[in-house]
Amino acid sequence: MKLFSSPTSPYARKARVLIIELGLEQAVEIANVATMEDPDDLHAANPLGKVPALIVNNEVALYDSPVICEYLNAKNANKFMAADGDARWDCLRREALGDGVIDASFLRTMERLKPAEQQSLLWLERWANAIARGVAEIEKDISGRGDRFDLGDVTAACALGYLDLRHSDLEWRNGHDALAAWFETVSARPSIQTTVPG
Ligand SMILES: N[C@@H](CCC(=O)N[C@@H](CS)C(=O)NCC(=O)O)C(=O)O
Repeated sequence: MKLFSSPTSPYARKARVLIIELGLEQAVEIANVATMEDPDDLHAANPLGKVPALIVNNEVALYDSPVICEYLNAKNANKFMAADGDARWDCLRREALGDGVIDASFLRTMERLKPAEQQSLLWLERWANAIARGVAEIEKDISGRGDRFDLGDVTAACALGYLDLRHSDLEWRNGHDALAAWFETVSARPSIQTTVPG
């Protein structure tokens, strides 16, 4: 398999964490690409020109990150998400929550790259508020979770890591001591350590 990735993409990081957690490093080549340079091989794999995209044989490519993670999970005994039942829907909801925090964070990153006079203060505020509410909900979700580390948790860790990388001004740890402690614990996992964005 071949994963089109980038070292700073929180979406690609979800797949990279799962690959390490599942012991698939030898089975998946990681191909870092610069999406803004519009590489032909990325576009052939994913017409949307985004990472991650996973080539599972010489012809079939999968995207986006939820589909890739679902594929890796399904092919590896559902170790990171239950195949059915309430636990599956809860895990999918938590993945969507983490993805939503990443979406709002990524949009905030892009907006802030524009010249100041072109930036929308309305949207910057809406995205910051969505991130704040999302972080609070993630904290509720990790309460009483024991040592669970499933796809929802992987996504939450990637979202928080991206906030540290691009939005330290939002100081997500403020008022979220439990979540900060959880993030410190999961950050000791080799899969998280070796995929720190940068
Ligand atoms: N929903 C997608 C989002 C993927 C995404 O937006 N990736 C960004 C990198 S963080 C990208 O490749 N952007 C390049 C572009 O939009 O042209 C997923 O979960 O994989």
